[in-house]
Amino acid sequence: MTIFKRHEKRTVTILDGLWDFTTLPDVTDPEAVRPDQICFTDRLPVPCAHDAFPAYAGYRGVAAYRTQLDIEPGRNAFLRFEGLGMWSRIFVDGIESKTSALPYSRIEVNVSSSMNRRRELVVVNDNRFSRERVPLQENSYDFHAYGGIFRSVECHVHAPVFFRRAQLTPDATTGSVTAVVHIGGMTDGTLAVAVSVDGRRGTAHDLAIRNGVGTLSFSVPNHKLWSAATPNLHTVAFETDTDDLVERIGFRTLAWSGNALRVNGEAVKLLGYCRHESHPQTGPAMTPAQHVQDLQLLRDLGCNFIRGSHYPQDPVFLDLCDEMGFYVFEESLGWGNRQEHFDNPAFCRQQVEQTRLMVEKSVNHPCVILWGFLNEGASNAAYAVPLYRDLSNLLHAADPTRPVTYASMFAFDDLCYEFADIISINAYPGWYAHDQDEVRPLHEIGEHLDRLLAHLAQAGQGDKPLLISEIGAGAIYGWRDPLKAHWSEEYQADYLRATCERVVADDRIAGVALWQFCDGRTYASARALGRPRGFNNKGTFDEYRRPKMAAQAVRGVFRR
Ligand code: ADA
Repeated sequence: MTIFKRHEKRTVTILDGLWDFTTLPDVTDPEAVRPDQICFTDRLPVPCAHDAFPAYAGYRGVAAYRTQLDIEPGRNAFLRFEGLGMWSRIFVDGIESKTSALPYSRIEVNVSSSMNRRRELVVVNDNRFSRERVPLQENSYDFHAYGGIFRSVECHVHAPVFFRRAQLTPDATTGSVTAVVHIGGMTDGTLAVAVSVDGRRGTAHDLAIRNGVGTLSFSVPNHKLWSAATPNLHTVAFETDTDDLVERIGFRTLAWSGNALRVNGEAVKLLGYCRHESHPQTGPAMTPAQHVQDLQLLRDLGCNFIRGSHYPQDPVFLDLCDEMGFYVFEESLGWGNRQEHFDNPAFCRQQVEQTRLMVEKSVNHPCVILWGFLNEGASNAAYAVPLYRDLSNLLHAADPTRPVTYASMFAFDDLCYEFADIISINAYPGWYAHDQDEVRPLHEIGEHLDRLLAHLAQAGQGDKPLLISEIGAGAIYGWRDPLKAHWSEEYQADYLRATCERVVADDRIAGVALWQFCDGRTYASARALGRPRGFNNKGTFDEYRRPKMAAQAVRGVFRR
């Protein structure tokens, strides 16, 4: 599903709806499952995380989904999954077409033509942790790992020659756009492509295709600039005789040097939150309505910035950020990865693959202003350096227009700063406090930031913008306490007020992504001993988006 129509000519069927469903609790080897042997016992709506439903709450094991496809006989098609949970095998007419080990990534599956109109799609999903099968996701990550088909599924029936995707680079000064167009069904040759802008029939191009890729340029008359404050978008349609592709773009410049990130030449202070795509009733399978509600709450607090922690974001969410005006930091999936991960070639390969797919998916969203990867990975260890370098190089090569960063928890001994254009630091001074015996050690926040700024200057990183990519304190919703102890709404409100005041007042800090927008389900293991209720409770809102006292505190500073 998308917020705007991406195809007029191509037949696209959105497969969201009620699918057949079953759990397969006796299956240990998901590779051995055959679609014709599955007995479907239930129906569930797709998109969904089945293990967020009361009937399957907390289920870990193999599950299966089934639906029918209706494809004109003899036509080729592909399926687009915008995000799957953990590990999946995708079968069309009983034949395995793809295995996906990339949670939250967009996955496309070719469907070869058939003489039958009715086709069967089965997805076998395994949400058990396995370093071999799904090295990108671990039990130790501080957010609940669900299974299922989290996001929309589409079936594209396409012409023999068709648009795969287009990467558009708008030039905010001139209003011209360069489009690198990826074509399916043609390796070399010339393709007649018409380009329309904002619904006005535009220019005809003879697009020279080499190795399935062609480049063309066109201009947008009276182009308007995009920023979070003025989210002006333009629509671009590419068309051949038999196929089309519509993209939305925003004209803006990004510059990063000294202490500031500049959008359209003006220094912007990034004020906002880290946010998981997460809701207690739907898990990570969030509806557009839920996304909009979250964005309204963030806007009301005076935020202009969201860090999409810690995985590639739902394209619907990014469409909404484009439209409603938010800056987004998007990152690939990682959390506190250490030597056992970096030494695992499959982990490194999949990091690269997911990061590459993230850029392909999101590159045309003006809201995305920062690419990231490997949240709190071992950026202080020599064994991690090659992957940090590779991911940074990949991002710079795939998209030279945006800065690259990674959220570091090793501010004082990081070895990878050279790979970041913007220094992003996660820190919890005054929460995971230095002096554990002190009551309400809020002064540690300012002291820590002072030390951090001094260290970065001395480490030769003072000429890069600094983003506080996480900082925060926990509070249990409704827990008010005259002593303002840890976990009280009062302590959290004081903590976030002090943090926001410092960030807003300090020109050396480019912005903050407070941890976190709302409470979110996390560990089901004994790790939850540090996570009352099995939730990460550092939300300014609870998991149902009810505001804690901190909401007023943050609004008071951000909207001042
Ligand atoms: C880390 C991590 C977050 C969350 C946070 C916390 O910084 O990146 O995902 O776990 O700590 O709450 O402690």
